[in-house]
Amino acid sequence: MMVEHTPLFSHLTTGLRRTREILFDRIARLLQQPRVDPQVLEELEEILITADLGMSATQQLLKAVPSGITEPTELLHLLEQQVTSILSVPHGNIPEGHPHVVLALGVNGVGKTTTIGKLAFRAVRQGKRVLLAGADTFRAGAIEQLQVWGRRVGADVITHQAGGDAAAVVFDALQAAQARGMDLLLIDTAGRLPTKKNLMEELKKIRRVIAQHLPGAPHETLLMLDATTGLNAAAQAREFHQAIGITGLIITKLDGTAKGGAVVGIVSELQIPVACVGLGEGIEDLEPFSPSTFASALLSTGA
Ligand SMILES: Nc1nc2c(ncn2[C@@H]2O[C@H](COP(=O)(O)OP(=O)(O)OP(=O)(O)O)[C@@H](O)[C@H]2O)c(=O)[nH]1
Ligand SMILES: [Mg+2]
Repeated sequence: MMVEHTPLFSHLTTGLRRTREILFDRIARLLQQPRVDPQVLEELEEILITADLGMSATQQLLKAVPSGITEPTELLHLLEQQVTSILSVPHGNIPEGHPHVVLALGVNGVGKTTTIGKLAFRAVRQGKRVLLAGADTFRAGAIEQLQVWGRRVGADVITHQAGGDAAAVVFDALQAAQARGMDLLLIDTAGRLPTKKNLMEELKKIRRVIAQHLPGAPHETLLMLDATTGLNAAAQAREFHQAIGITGLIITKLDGTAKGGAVVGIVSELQIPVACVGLGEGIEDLEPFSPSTFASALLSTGA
């Protein structure tokens, strides 16, 4: 098995520690089998399902195993390749924009505001001029939380008072971003369930305001999903995608869960690419997503 030693690989393997704990022993045991037989394949199926990959991704992976395969290490290598291929959903063309506008959404508590802080930190470190829009005027404390992040990373925050109109905040933030020549505008929105019709209407209104003000924007609409919810996250995502149109996923809290395998199931079901993964609460705990690195961090036995 190919083992990479890039910083991303170490960060991912550390972040995926709990997922690997449930996979590692079982996969290592699989590798000790003298040859691949139906029983080994049955055990593999069980391992994948226990690791939250879900039925459809698991079946897809098993179907890709050629009947002539005999070596367990070969089986694992093939599996890693297939997981990489499932995760490699094309990103499509992310349009250019100045400011580049990113709209972040998701259900309550998945990590939207934290991830925006981390994204802002990365961009500021790359020398970009970043503005934050505090369009969560709904939850008490949300505005202050984003302002704390703004101070930490050195980015201004445009917002209104609590209870104000979220779309009006976004309008002001767009104007400010243009007037100040910002490179990136990150928009934080209130957490919402996709089943709440009025809250989804608010999101659509935000999108309309952005598109009217800046044709082509938002350039990215990122849905944040909490990995600890496993495959249920895929159901949420489907509804958000239907209502709003999602261009990329950010899967958070991979560090705290044994359900890291759900990333494979989610991507396989939704066919939406993962932009980044969240690996902790710290400012640097966000990594751009690489399908091959993720697959090897998930499946590597360290051999
Ligand atoms: N372990 C871990 N915790 C995270 C990660 N991302 C966010 N969190 C934590 O999750 C909690 C919720 O994060 P927020 O950023 O406030 O989530 P939100 O989606 O903005 O929440 P609402 O605005 O209330 O919907 C906080 O305690 C974060 O520190 C992550 O990748 N790993
Ligand atoms: Mg928030």
